[in-house]
Order: sequence, then structure tokens, then C-alpha cells
Amino acid sequence: MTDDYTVIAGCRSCGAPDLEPVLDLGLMPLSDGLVPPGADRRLEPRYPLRLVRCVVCSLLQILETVDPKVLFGASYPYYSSFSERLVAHARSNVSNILSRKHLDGDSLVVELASNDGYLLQWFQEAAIPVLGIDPAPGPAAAAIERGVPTLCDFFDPELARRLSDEGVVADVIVGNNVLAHVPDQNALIEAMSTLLAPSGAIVMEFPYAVDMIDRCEFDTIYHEHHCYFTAQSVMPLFQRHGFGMAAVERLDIHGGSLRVWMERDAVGDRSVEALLSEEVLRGVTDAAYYSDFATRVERLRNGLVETLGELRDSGARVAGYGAAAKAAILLNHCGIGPDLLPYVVDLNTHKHGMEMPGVPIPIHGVDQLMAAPPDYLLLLAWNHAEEIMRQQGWFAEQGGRFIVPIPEVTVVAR
Ligand code: DWN
Repeated sequence: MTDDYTVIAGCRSCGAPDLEPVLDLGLMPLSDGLVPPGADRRLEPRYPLRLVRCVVCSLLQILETVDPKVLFGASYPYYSSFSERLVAHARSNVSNILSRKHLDGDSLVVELASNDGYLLQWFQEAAIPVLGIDPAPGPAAAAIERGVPTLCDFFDPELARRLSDEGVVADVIVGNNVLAHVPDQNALIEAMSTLLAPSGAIVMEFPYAVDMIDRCEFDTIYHEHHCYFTAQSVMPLFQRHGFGMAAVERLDIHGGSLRVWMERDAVGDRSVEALLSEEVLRGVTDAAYYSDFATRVERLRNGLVETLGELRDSGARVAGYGAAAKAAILLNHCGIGPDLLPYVVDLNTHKHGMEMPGVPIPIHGVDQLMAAPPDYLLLLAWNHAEEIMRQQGWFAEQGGRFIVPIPEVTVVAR
């Protein structure tokens, strides 16, 4: 275990000290901390990973804060454009924004965690000026390479003030899968407020905690994700800084997400009223809603390990698909090593030749599957199951079967 992390004393949103335990995943490696073959695994950092719920504002969050410079540094391997579905989803997101808000050549869209330009490219296609901000050097360089103006930096109040002083004013701030990634939630909202035009809009997507709990998506809990939001818990965070939730939409991307449209002093439309009412009915602000989550996670873990053990003992060949961040949590929490899963394949070339975090399972290109087809393919990137099964249709046609581990272990023969 390493000690270069801190533990919060109070809620990341409201500051309340009453944080009740929901799930303890023990010591976990960094989920995007791929390891070179032959590395001394004793030196690989592991950190406690404990999910808690604020009794006051009901925000789900982890107690640990690992230095973001460690999480999103030079070796950060995630590139959004490797997923066709994600790029298409980003395009529809941009169309949705353009249908709600008039933007033109005098406007500016700023995207936080803009990655490799997979989303801003679609605003550029509509001739709308953009600025990306992302701290990961690899994806930021890829964005610049494709002609998307990008600042490789962490977005915080200091950078927001600096940009504002230079006359940068955002008509829209987009932030997909970044709200949870920032340890200091209030500083992030404050920074966005500094940069946003008075009548500007903040449009953010993030994993939906109700989907995570309902579908047992425990592998999406990792150190990059400090918070896990419901509508009930994200609203007070923004209201504290003068923003209201004008609209909200449930999405199926990334295992279930919310897209929120925030504006200053906004009053929620019917979509907001409906989701808030649904959450009240589900009891998402009550401890009881979370009380069996840990038990269900252990049941899923035992079922997956049993299935893989039976397949190994029967002589069946199994491989993994998707060296995803969530895969690191699934494999390490379930204790799945190379005896149960000899290798993982992934489209992302930046991951090839490395090993998974925490377990010495090598990552190869997808062509490895064709060289020696396994009998089963465990979809570690289960949130992209349809896209992957469509792309790897040849595998099913020759009798291969997919194993989808979440929300329950399911063997799929297409
Ligand atoms: O929040 C985050 C989410 C949005 O993305 C980041 N902190 C990290 C990352 O999490 P992840 O790695 O679990 O995301 P994905 O998109 O589930 O990762 C999918 C992995 O599978 C990538 O390595 C790419 C790969 N992939 C593939 O090999 N073939 C993905 C698709 C769709 C494919 O067809």
C-alpha cells in the first residue's frame, strides 16, 4: 500500500462529516495504471477504495483522493475515439445542444476532459469555435493533431480566472465523464461559473448512481471516480453556486448515465420533476436503498469466479475483451488472474504489450483472437457489449460465446 493519497473528512459536496459506509473494495491498483511486462509488482501502488454515502445530501463518493497528477498523467491511456459508439453518441450530444441553444461563429464551446477531440470535432463541423481542456498529454496531443484547440491542463478556479482575464467567455461548457473525476466538486463548479457567460449553459454527462446500484456495476467504482451522482445529490451541488437543473435525460452510455442541462437560476422542466419523483419513489436518499449492494456484489463475484473456474477445469479457452479501467476493478476484486483469464485484447493500441493493473494478464491487439480463437470471450467492457459483439460477429459465427459479467453473469451465443 502507498501513502500518497488523502482521505476526506467530510462530504465532497456539502462538507457534512456523516459519511456512512456502502462498499469496501479493499486495496485496489489504479484502474488505468497499466503495467509493463516483467515489472516488479511489489512496487505497484494500491490504495484503499471505500464507497460511502453522505447522510445529509446523499452524495455517493469514495473516501480516498489520489493525486490527479498521478491519475491523469503522461501514461493515461484512455482515448475516446476507439469507440465508434462513443463518437456517435458525442455527435448526437452536439446535435442536441445545437437544437437547444443558438450558437454561431461568434460563440465559444469549452469542453472539460475533451480527451482526443472526439466530441469537439462535431462543433467544429458546425463552424462553432471550440476550446478543449484536458490534463492527459496523450489524448490532448491527439486532439491538437486533429485540429482541435486544446489546453493540456487541469481545469480549476485558477485556470478559469486566467482564461477569463484573457477575455475567454464560454457560451456552453460541456463536461462528459469529468464531474466525478474532480476531487474538489465546489471548486469545479466555481471555476465553470467564472468562465461561463451570464446566459450560458453547462451540459454534463456522468454515470447515474441508480443504474450503478440497480445493475451492480461495482467495477465502475475506482479512484478516478470520486463521486457517483443521482439527480437528488447533484442538484444541491450546483444550486450552491447559483445553477438550477433546467433539464435531465437518462442515457444508456457507460452502463447508464445522466445528461444534465444547468443554467443560472434555472427552474426544472418536466424531465427534472419526473426524475426527482422517481428517485423519491425508489428511496435513493434512504440508507435502505444501498443496504444490500455489498451483498449483491459478493454474490456476483462468486458467480463469475465459479463460472470461469468451471470453464478452465473443462478445458475451455477463455480470453478477455476490453482492457477497460473497470476491468482492473473487476479482475482484482474477483481475484481473477492469468490462470482463469490468460490474456485480454483491446482496440486501443496504446494498451498493447502492457499488462492489466494488479494482475499479470497481458493485453494484446484484437488480431490475437483470430490467431488462436478462444471458446469464450469475457466482455470486460460490458458497457460496449452490443458494439463489441457486432464487431466480433465472426467469433460467434464460428461458435464462440460471449460472457457478459454485469449486471449478472450471462453467456451469450449470438
Ligand atoms: O470515466 C471514464 C470512462 C468514461 O472511460 C474514464 N475515467 C476511463 C474510461 O473508463 P473505461 O476504460 O472503463 O471506459 P470504456 O469506454 O468502457 O473502455 C473500453 C475499453 O475497451 C477501451 O480500452 C477501448 C476498448 N474497446 C475495444 O477494444 N473495442 C472499446 C470498444 C467499444 C471496442 O469495440
